[in-house]
Amino acid sequence: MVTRTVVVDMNDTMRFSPSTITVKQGEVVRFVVKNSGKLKHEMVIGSASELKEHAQMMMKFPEMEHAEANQVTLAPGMSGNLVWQFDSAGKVEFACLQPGHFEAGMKGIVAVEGKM
Ligand SMILES: [Cu+2]
Repeated sequence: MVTRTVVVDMNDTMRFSPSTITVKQGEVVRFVVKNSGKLKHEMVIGSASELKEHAQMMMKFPEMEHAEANQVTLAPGMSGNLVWQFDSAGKVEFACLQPGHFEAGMKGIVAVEGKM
């Protein structure tokens, strides 16, 4: 069950807006993601090391298509949804792994606040 909806915009300045999102531990978040740029962008959720590894793979295989639950890849002008449950407190990263975008700073953080 979705407990929070967060609208995220992606654009060709290689930034997510917002790039810092705060949620509470245990929440199921629906990210409503919009690509307002003229390039393909995506939002991939994962740990920093997973994202870095994936970004390097994308440099080698730029046309790699994704069909995994932790990401949404969007053509220019398109919108999509990504639903993710934040089970542990701490920081979860997200990034766009289109070739060069991560390196240009297209990334953000979800801060997951622990239960009191
Ligand atoms: Cu991008």
